[in-house]
Amino acid sequence: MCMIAPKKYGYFLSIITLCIWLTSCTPKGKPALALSTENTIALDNDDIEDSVRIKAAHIVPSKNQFEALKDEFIAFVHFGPNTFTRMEWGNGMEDPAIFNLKNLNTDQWCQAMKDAGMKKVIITAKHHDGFVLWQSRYTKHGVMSSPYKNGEGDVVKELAASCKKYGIKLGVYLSPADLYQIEHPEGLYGNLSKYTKRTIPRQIEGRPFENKTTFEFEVDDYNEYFLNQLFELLTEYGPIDEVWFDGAHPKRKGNQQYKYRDWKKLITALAPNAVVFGKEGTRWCGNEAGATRDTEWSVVPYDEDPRTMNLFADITDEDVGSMKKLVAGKFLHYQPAETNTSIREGWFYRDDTDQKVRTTDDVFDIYERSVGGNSIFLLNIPPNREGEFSDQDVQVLKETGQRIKETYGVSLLDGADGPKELLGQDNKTHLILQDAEPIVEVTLPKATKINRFLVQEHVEVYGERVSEHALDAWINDEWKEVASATNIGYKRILRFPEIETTKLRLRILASRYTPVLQHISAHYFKSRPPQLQFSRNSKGEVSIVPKMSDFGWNPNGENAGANLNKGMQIFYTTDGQVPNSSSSLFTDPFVFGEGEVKAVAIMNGEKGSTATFRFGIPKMTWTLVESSSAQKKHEGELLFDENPNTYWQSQENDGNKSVVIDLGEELQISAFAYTPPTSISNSMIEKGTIFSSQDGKVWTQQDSFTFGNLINDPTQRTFRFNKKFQARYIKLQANEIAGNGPKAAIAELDFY
Ligand code: FUL
Repeated sequence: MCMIAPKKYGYFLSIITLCIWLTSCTPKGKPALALSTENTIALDNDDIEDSVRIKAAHIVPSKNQFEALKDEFIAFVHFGPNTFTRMEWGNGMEDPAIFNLKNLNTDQWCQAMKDAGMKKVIITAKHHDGFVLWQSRYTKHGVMSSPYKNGEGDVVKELAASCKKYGIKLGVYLSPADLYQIEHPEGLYGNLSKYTKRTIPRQIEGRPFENKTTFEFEVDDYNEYFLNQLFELLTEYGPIDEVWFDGAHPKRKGNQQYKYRDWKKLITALAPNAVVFGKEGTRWCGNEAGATRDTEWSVVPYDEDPRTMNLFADITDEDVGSMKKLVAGKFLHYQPAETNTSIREGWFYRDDTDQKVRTTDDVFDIYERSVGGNSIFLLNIPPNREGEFSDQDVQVLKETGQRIKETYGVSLLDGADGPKELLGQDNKTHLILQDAEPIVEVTLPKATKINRFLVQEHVEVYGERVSEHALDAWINDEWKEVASATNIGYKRILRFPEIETTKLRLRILASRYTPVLQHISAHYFKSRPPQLQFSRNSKGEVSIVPKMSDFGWNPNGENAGANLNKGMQIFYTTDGQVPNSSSSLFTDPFVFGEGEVKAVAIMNGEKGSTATFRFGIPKMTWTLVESSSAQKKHEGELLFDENPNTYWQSQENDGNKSVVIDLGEELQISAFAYTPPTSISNSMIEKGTIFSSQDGKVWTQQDSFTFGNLINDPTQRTFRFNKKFQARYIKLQANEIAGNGPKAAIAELDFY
């Protein structure tokens, strides 16, 4: 029988011997642990791919990392002068009076977080502008110099009290970049001060600390300032569960270095439960858009030892921890990703009119992809100038929380026959799968509708091992694969079209070492047929897809409607009939000329609303004869490329502002549609004239048009001509621009 290598000899065992020894074990006899588990393991020169694989399978989260993973869905709060200046990045020169807060309702924030099912909140105690939201002893640039409570207010304190009341953990974002300290003549950032021995905290007369711990560090002025502020935040606001170090730097000065290892000593001593983001604790997922990787390993390679590293570079590659990556590293380290994004367009609140808020579909989709993709979901909700979360944000949080509860609050495997170790809710048991082809099978008490399956590895003790898995369901007396994915780690949510079944089977297809699962559950998400949208490409092919959210900030490229409604079918007609399940099934883009397409999504027998779109004359043969002028990258051809996101735009000093198009053949025209660009608002054509020509030389004025309210409502506008006409060439002359804008622009032109 194979034996587990005793802990202290584990790493001294020749790695080759270890591999031979392990491969000689029968699968049944393979132990669940071959090495002692660690948070970080060094790779040796004689490591081969197999030994790296075994080492990777023995890397486990630290206690704080595991707690952070279990929090799953957490809140970010960006609040400060930017909330009032409507800026994303302040400049550090703001007058603190700008932070003109009259009311603050941190209870309302916490209630909304609680409703969403969030477990922790991280507040920007200090963003890059250097303004502090708490009563720091070490600066006057903050809430103490603002009108809020006559300079006596403390936003962090109020939030800490609400967190306590609502049972939400608290974290602090303390920006290393500090524009106030950079810009102010007496600022400490990069002031080239000497590194000398300093005692933290620096005592300030009349402001004693209750916590009498002191530290000695050899640091410069800015590091001392930073450590003093960390000391305040970590000792005077209750337990702190996360410290967030942002890597962004609007500016730097004086080659300022950060003595992170000293910061870490202070954090470990004063906030032993705090996971540190942006350093060895948790890492950035690599984007701010809510995009997730299909394979998000938590074990990642480092060239240096992350336990002693001072500088951590962002990991932005698609592949973070494949075997190929791991063998190229020198240290393997457990470091889960935080998927951070904002519920609003931007990190700070601007307004309730133009700044869009993500839909519940969007947020719930990110939740399933991130938490169900082995990462932590950190969603920012920026409070408004009234010191509250705006209504729309609150509503989305509430609906998201309801969906999470309804979908994941109960397991449809309750009462099922299968491995008890995996079916319990308490997550205290686990199952070691020692078979060569590991399978977990469950029989449900009755036929059940299912469209989600959740599986967790026992990462706390055994690390992450599975690299490929699939789920089968018993349908029509045979096993049918309904979903598959790569790694599992802390949690994987599989989404698939609704099935009704009495038996499920999870197959582990590949793993780095003996797989050890902790939990499985099955769920049903009540999806609704989504709204649809149409598009036609430059080849004249029509596509019909669930409507994309029009949230314009940092698009993540995902179609939440399609993701959440797996198994939905789209039926369409082109003859004006209302579509139903006997109409044409949309599978691939189809070539379609001028006319109307109607479509409907049908989900599990439920029909959505019918969507209709009228396509104009196909544009494949159109050419641009001339444009009176064009901006670079906004040439005339873009007004008929079938892509409403690109546009023609004239130059500012163009007195003519017109375009001439050759339709390729003589056609009868009865109407036209103007689609304005939505990304700019200073070039929308409010008034214009249409001319036609058979030969491009002799022109006839056909009609003049006026479109109102374009700036507020930049949607496609249609104009019917008084009488139909024959034309091969069309000229559009812009006469007036909405809001007296300086240029003319056209995203798309259509003729009917
Ligand atoms: C970025 C910052 O520059 C943004 O302002 C924001 O705080 C975001 C979470 O991180 O790096």
